[in-house]
Amino acid sequence: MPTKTTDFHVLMLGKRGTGKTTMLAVLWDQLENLMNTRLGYFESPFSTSKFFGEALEKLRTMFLTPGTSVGLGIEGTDESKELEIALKTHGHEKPHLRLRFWDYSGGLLNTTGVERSDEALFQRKLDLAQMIFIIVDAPALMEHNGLFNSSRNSPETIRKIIRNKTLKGATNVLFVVTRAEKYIRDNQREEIYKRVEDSYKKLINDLAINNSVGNICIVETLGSIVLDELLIKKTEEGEMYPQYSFKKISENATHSPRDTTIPLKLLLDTAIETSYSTRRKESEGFNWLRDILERDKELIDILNHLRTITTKDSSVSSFRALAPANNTQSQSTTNINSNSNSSFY
Ligand SMILES: Nc1nc2c(ncn2[C@@H]2O[C@H](COP(=O)(O)OP(=O)(O)OP(=O)(O)O)[C@@H](O)[C@H]2O)c(=O)[nH]1
Ligand SMILES: [Mg+2]
Repeated sequence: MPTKTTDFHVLMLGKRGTGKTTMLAVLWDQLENLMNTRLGYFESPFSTSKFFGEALEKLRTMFLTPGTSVGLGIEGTDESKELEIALKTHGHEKPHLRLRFWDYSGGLLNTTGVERSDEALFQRKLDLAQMIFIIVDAPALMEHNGLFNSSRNSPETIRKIIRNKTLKGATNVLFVVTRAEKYIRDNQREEIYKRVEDSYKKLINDLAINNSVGNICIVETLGSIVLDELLIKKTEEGEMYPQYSFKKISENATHSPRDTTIPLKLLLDTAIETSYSTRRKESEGFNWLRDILERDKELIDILNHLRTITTKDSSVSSFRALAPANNTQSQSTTNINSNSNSSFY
């Protein structure tokens, strides 16, 4: 029974158009289907539901264009947005847990760092973040031998702007590779891992200093829209930029996300475990009483249910753990394909 709500803060980082909002909207959509309604439910404030609902509508509209061409998709997020999802159980007014996402506008990330006017707010959100999602654009990583990786994914800038967190203490970082449908079909997951590990090498080394958690996953947030080509264009000043074109895999293709349960599992696992241990820490010395009264049972039942269900439909090849082996948190969150029915506690 929750007497208080614990917040779990997630910072979404990635350049413009890499797929941050798309991924969050798809995760939000999947949550409802994941839960056993007997155990509990997820609930969002109207502003969050409206934002995600509209984003999903636009993603689905992309598939309605005739032939194999695709529609425009969602517009960029010009101003960073706070989005919330609460985990509730029946008969309790207060949620157990509130997931709080800061969907950082990629437009505010420039070549040297964060827009000056946004620095203070960014710093506050970074300090709060208990998990950082770094969204990596797969075509920039893979096409033309990674020619646009530095401008589109900015691994150096990302490392720099989170460094005062990664160097201060353990940080939980999840690299989510998006727009990867083409490479998954071409069996190039290994090459993607290699390139992520290579281009974010310095950041990954920073994570090792404090025994942080680092994982990579490759998702298909649209599923049946693949990169057609990435052309090298030049501005009047002679500066190169990429021009992407995507196509549907068939005329009748529909929105069919795949492997998005991997980031969802990692997120929910970590958030629920954190909520559980925060509660137990606060009642230290009296946890035997908590156990007799089964105060944490609802949360543990939900965690075990979510672990089982998210494990079922995710492919193990779309996940790679980077964290040091002796990190207990990473051990419990990386076991994607083990069928864990039993309690972890
Ligand atoms: N094929 C494919 N397209 C994707 C994927 N993720 C995003 N897209 C498309 O890429 C476009 C940009 O995605 P957004 O989610 O708006 O990107 P963002 O990171 O939120 O961008 P900003 O808000 O500008 O920072 C959308 O039109 C999506 O349809 C993916 O995994 N696969
Ligand atoms: Mg966005």
